[in-house]
Amino acid sequence: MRECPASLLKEEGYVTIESFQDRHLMEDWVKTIRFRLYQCAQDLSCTYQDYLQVASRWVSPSPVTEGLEGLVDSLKTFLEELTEDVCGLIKLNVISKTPFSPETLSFHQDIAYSPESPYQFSAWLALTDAPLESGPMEVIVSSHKGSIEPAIDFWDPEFKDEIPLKKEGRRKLPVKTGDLILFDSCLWHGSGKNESCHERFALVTRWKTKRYIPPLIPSIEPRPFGMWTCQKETEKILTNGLWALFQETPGAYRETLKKWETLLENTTFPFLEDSKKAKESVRRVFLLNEAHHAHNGGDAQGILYARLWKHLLEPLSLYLRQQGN
Ligand SMILES: O=C(O)CCC(=O)C(=O)O
Ligand SMILES: [Fe+2]
Repeated sequence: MRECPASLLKEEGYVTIESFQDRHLMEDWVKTIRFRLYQCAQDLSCTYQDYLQVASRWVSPSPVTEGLEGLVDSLKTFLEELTEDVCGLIKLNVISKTPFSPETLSFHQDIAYSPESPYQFSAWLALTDAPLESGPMEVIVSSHKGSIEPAIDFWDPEFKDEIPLKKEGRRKLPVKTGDLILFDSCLWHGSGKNESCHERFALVTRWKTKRYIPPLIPSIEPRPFGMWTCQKETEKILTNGLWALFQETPGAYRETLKKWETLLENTTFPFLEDSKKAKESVRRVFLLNEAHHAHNGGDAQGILYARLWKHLLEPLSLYLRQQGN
């Protein structure tokens, strides 16, 4: 006998509902999203490929997610039947994992990242097929029953994901277009690398019921260079560098990034191993910053700042320290 979705969600921390939405409707939405992504790339005067290298998540309100709220009504009805409670939508995003930005997403518990506005569960709706080779969602079955650990900062350049070694019960969840995965915000989950040549998109909504009482959530402890600190640190290091090396006074963040991009094109820096890589990393962080301001876009995998750290910020800050700055 098949267990009902509500008890599976409770027992295993997740449940998959096959063919929740019509495949053709999802395909139409993906066409629209792709068209909008081309427009976003045009806004930033870059290519579609460039744009998808830097942005892999768009949070509503965003030109990418516009109108997708329409899909939420049927979801709400379904969730209210399943939870036997009124369900409120907390957040809506589109998440991509494409050949241009195919990286692994480390295991994490969503709830640890939102102590201020915790949600109860997520609804991950497949807008495209997400077969095994596309890096589908991966969960650690029933791990929502354990404690909530402090948010892991997987943007830290030195971060290594040890969760898969520590926890048993990993399960990959390949799905088809229109399938829905519901998962508890305390469940450990992540996703592997997209090894396919296809783009995978999902509409991910966050929910809580009226009766929801959030558990105790550990407070966030930012790493010196990570998810919560990287922009400030980057600005600090790049500004110090401009002053120490060129006596240039600081401007706004985007101008500082642009200046470094130009400098890396035209100047040789003895402390850099590969100035091409350093320049490319600055360019991508610049585009990410633009995508954030223009489209509420973000880096879902947390790789762009880590690369900038390795290619430029770490050697630059070391050099500045050696020079007594
Ligand atoms: O889409 C993915 O690869 C994982 C997304 C995720 O972690 C989430 O939606 O909470
Ligand atoms: Fe997540």
